[in-house]
Amino acid sequence: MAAELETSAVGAIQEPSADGTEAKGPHKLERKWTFWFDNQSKPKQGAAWGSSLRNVYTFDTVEEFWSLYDQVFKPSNLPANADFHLFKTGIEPKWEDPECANGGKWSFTVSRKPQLDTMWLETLMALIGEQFEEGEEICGVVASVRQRQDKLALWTKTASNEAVQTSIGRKWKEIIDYNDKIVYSFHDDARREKSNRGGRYNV
Ligand code: MGP
Repeated sequence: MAAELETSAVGAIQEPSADGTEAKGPHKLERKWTFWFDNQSKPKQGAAWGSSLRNVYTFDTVEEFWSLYDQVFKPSNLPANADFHLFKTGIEPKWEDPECANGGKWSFTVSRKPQLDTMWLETLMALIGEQFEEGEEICGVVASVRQRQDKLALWTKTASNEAVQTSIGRKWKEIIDYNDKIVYSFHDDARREKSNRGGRYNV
């Protein structure tokens, strides 16, 4: 799929050919996606969580995706304590969003920056290319740059459905070619600071 998206984007940006045939127009995605940015690198004192979270750009073509990715949305461009998000348009990357409220996230830490860029891009392409069978269950993905270790998290809707979450987790690992354990935590546990914040499922 990654290759298909790349090929189709390259096809789309080609100039009209010498025989006068038009280059194909923009390649529409199945749905709209929104990039978000949260810069907590210079937190204002007393600012509530989310006060620096910004909805940056909504797109629905392969061409827009590539120009946004190339010019802006690479995690290696982020300062420490900042996040990029790609979420389905209409879903906010917050526990409070009704689509996320009963959800959770698969996540893991990443120790090397180039690895974070690569796995982020592979995930973005899988999402916009609708590569997950349970795509309706997915809210979006978050790349977090931190002082010590960076993080990648895939947010989904129905935390209680272990079978669906496990299937998504396995597929995600395949897509990003990741062999270590990843952990699924419920937003509800994080919100209530329950002892099992650490995770309920793993694959
Ligand atoms: P986190 O980023 O999910 O946890 O939340 P992590 O990865 O352990 O920590 P980090 O500091 O490396 O980012 C960290 C804290 O941010 C939580 O304990 C909450 O106080 C707040 N927070 C995070 N999220 C995603 C939300 C949210 O969606 N809503 C609200 N209200 N607070 C949040």
